[in-house]
Amino acid sequence: MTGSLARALTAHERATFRDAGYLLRPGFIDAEACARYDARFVELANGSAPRPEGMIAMRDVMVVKGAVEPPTALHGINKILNFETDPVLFDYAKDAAVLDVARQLVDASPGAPVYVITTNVFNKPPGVDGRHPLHQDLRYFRLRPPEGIVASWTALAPCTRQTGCLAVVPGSHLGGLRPHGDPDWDYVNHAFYGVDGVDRARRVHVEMQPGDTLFFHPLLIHGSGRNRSEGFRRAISAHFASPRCTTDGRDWKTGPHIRAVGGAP
Ligand SMILES: O=C(O)CCC(=O)C(=O)O
Repeated sequence: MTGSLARALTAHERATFRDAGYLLRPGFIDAEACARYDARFVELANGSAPRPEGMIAMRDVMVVKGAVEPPTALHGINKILNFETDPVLFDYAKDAAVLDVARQLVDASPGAPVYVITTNVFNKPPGVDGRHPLHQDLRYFRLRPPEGIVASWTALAPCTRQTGCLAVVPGSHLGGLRPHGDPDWDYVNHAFYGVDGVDRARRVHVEMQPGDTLFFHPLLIHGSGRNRSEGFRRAISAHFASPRCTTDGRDWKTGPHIRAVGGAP
């Protein structure tokens, strides 16, 4: 269950997404569901529950390199990815309200399935650098067109300037895919590439409370800062693709981490 009933996006919401490349829906996922996802993440990350096949828990680079001694296992994990085999976390990607918005934003027909192509819980522990450079998610996808793909990202803990909320560059999705490289930082997490030369003055910091959900275009330039608080910053996220997306001739819909969701039974 979610705190939001499925409904058609308003003309204003559609225009916001078209022009800015993102749409914020406050209070979109209810507190009970957020608490369930959060608790499940904690038991998977700290090892008190076995991780389902295919799920990866990524350790923070400062922990891997011995620059920081994490006080608990949870302090050492920056994300888990591939939760499509986890029945608790995958409820997020099947959530009717999330799917309803995702389907409208990728222009999939009502009742058609959409495809979950990536799933992550992003954990930003205190005590590590943990920044996510400004990037475009399309850098990581072979599917096209970009308009057939959308991300949903739901806060599970307060995401503020202090804890390292997302920062986005409004309208940057209209400029195409930019070259990405390795940031010039001492500690960069695995495969966290960044776009050079972004005008940082154009960033907008999107502060969010648990349940608030940001939908964004895969070309939107976005990233996140360091967690300067004592607590964790955490979010659950999925990317959805329209059935009309294609990739260099292969049948992407049967990929090991891909799941069709939300089609009429
Ligand atoms: O959670 C974060 O800090 C970054 C998330 C992100 O970059 C993404 O969802 O693509």
